[in-house]
Amino acid sequence: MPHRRLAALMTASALAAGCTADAPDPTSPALVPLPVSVRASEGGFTLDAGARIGVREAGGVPVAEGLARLLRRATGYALPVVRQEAEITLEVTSRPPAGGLGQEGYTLDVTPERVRLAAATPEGLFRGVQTLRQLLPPKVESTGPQPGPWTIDGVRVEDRPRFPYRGVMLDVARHFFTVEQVKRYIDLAVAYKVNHLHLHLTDDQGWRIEIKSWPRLAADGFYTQDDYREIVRYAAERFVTVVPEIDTPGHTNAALAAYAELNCDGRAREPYRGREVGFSSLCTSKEVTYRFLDDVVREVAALTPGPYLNLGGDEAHSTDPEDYEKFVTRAHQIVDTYGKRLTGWAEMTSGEVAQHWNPREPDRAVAAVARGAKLIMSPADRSYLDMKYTAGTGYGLDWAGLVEVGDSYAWDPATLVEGVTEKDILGVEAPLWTETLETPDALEYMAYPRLPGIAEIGWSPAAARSWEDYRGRLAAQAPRWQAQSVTFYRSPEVPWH
Ligand code: IFG
Repeated sequence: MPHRRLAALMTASALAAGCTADAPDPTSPALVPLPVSVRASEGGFTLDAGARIGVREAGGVPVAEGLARLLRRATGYALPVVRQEAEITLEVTSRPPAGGLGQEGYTLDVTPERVRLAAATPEGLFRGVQTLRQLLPPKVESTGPQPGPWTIDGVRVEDRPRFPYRGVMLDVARHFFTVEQVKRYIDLAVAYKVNHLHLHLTDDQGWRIEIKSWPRLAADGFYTQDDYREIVRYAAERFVTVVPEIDTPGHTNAALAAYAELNCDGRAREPYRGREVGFSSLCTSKEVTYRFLDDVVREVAALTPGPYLNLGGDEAHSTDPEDYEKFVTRAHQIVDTYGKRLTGWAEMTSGEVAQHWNPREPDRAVAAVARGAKLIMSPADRSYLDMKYTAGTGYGLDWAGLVEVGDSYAWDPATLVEGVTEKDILGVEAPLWTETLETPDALEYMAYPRLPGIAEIGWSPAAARSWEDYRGRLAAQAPRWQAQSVTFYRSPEVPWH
């Protein structure tokens, strides 16, 4: 169904659902993702040079310091952080309503006297800070001092996410991206309340993380274990959980080229820099394969504070199906040994979380649900950011179709696949595969403006979402991206200002 018709249906259903109280009205602020409730109130707040940022609870201090750094950079004001109420106050509280909005919920009150952000956790405060950023003029994103005034219209926001998992995936295997470039990708994504970074660390073309017990794996472009620790630290500071992926048993040519013994015929494979998939497989019948896997999982698990370890499992076209099942069973046991929860693409027939990606294989998502797994929804024809926007897009692939901004927005995870409903879904993720992408500009061009739409689908109430409303709010993001020198695609479907 063309997304415009679907969008019209969604609008109609939203209105029919009577969600007029919180339905965004054109005068309301252009927030992405759309909060649960936004009510304009009388009288705005002006941030002036003497303002302070107040936080009583120790847990809120790092978030307050982060907000202060951002506002100091754009305003040139001192904006000291003080351990008491102030013009801008951040509060960690168990008192309702903020205290009852869960791990990431928050309330935000803007009156002429003050701005008050409250949440049950520091993470909720951090999510609320992203909303506060979007209530301030776009120049707040500038990297150098800008003239005022710094006014915020009066508003009361109450908000919490629909799904707990809202991820971005970056393929650093087909083309490698440095720690700094990954940090930038995180920075841009957290503005839209993304809270997971899935790093696709290994594939046919490259192994990108140092494994001390198998030192020849990582070569020409990789993260040392300290580099990976730094990415994890930086992400955690922004309440983003890193999900490392070691793709197995397919997508393993880099390992098979580094170690001859990992091949069934004992011959090392040639390095591969092409774009084919499905031609490689670990030798599932050899014990050395499971020693290899145990060593790799042990080292990566020790570097990863998050609960998930992803072992891929996709496109294992060169692995015998029976051998594949035995491999997955042993792989799951190994991941359990090191205290992590196995996740993988929908082909991975074990593990607590499976990722739906191939629109031609919805049955795998249904099968995962049937065995009790939760789903991360990443349909390639909606959420794969490496899909071309149009036939004219210079970057990207088109095997799942052309995905314009509207196509990427006008779907819902709970109705996409027959047999998969809201309760089966952990969240959504926007993968960015890099066969054709070699620079940060290319990454940003493909991710913006589609990534914010996937983030909204993961955060905002389904009934309140409509393409007609969203496209206006999305257009208002452009000055913020320009202030950060973000390269983005000016889709003709979006009413850019
Ligand atoms: N499918 C492959 C990816 C990548 C992608 C490009 C998955 C799970 C096509 N597997 O998506 O490695 O090549 O769009």
